Amino acid sequence: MTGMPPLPDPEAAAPARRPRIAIMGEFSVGKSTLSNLLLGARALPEKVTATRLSPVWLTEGDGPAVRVALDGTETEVPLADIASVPVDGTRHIRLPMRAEILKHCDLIDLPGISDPNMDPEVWRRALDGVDMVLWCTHATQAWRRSEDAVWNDMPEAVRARSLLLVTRFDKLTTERDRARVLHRVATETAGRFRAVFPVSLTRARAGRADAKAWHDSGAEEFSDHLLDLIGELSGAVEEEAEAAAAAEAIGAPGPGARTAAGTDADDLPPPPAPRAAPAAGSPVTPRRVPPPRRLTRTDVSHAKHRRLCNWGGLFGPEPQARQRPVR
Ligand SMILES: Nc1nc2c(ncn2[C@@H]2O[C@H](COP(=O)(O)OP(=O)(O)OP(=O)(O)O)[C@@H](O)[C@H]2O)c(=O)[nH]1
Ligand SMILES: [Mg+2]
Repeated sequence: MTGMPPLPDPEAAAPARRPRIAIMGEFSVGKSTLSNLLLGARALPEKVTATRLSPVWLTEGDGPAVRVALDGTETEVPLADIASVPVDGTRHIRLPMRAEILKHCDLIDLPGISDPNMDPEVWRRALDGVDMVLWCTHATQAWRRSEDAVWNDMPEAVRARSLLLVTRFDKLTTERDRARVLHRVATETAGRFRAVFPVSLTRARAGRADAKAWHDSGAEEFSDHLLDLIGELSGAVEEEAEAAAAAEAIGAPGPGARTAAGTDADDLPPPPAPRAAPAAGSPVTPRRVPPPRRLTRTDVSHAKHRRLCNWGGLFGPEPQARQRPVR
């Protein structure tokens, strides 16, 4: 008698990967400023003019930055030189860092989508296996046709988990303009993002130590929502890894390998229904949407989720400063 195949070792079924969050949008909308804000460090160059930076895959760890070529060849790159790595022939630059957020997800900072000097394949191929997107749209030219066209091509499951940030919101100086832009963006993107948040990234950064400034920048609402999402995705990704390990142990076909953005997105629990479009003519005041419905998770991922949601001081002020602002 050959006996039963061994049961999967729960330790061995630890997550094979972290959720992957891509940061996308037109050039100079604040993608790298957002990445740096989330990391709590100026890891990536922020520039007024478009950068020619390859996709940067930020992951937890130590060690040098590495250029990963299209054929998989890896070459170390001095950190100061990442902006001069040739875009052609580069799949991405892997940049290991120690940052709280990278313990829970990988971040992929992408070049602008319609930079005439850059082949769209450069950012398209970096979308392989991405779980969700933080899309940045510039408040003064929000949601252009080029953005709409690219977003339409994203897998629906990825779209439904993704957040739209109306960045550089401080550039809109009147209440009327702010309401008008938000209303238009919410209407034109209705059902295609999980939620929309106006945010001033530069004010958020300046306000990291000040609860009121942090709140007023829009970063508080956005980052609270992001933490919930990361917790939700972590549980889903862990379950996916456990299912794959269990299937492998008994020789059954597991969930398909991830070959393109969201190709196995149907394996992840469906996201909740997106926010309804506002009634025509009514100003939109983006507010936090109710937390996603609870997902089926293992006890371990439940615990992880709770830990994530209790994360004080990840992006914003230290916990003691994180109280409702006094108006
Ligand atoms: N006023 C204001 N400026 C911002 C904001 N966010 C970013 N910026 C500025 O916008 C410029 C471009 O920011 P980046 O973060 O480099 O933009 P990016 O989208 O990464 O640009 P590319 O990678 O070149 O496509 C920088 O000068 C930032 O300081 C914001 O919320 N408000
Ligand atoms: Mg950038």
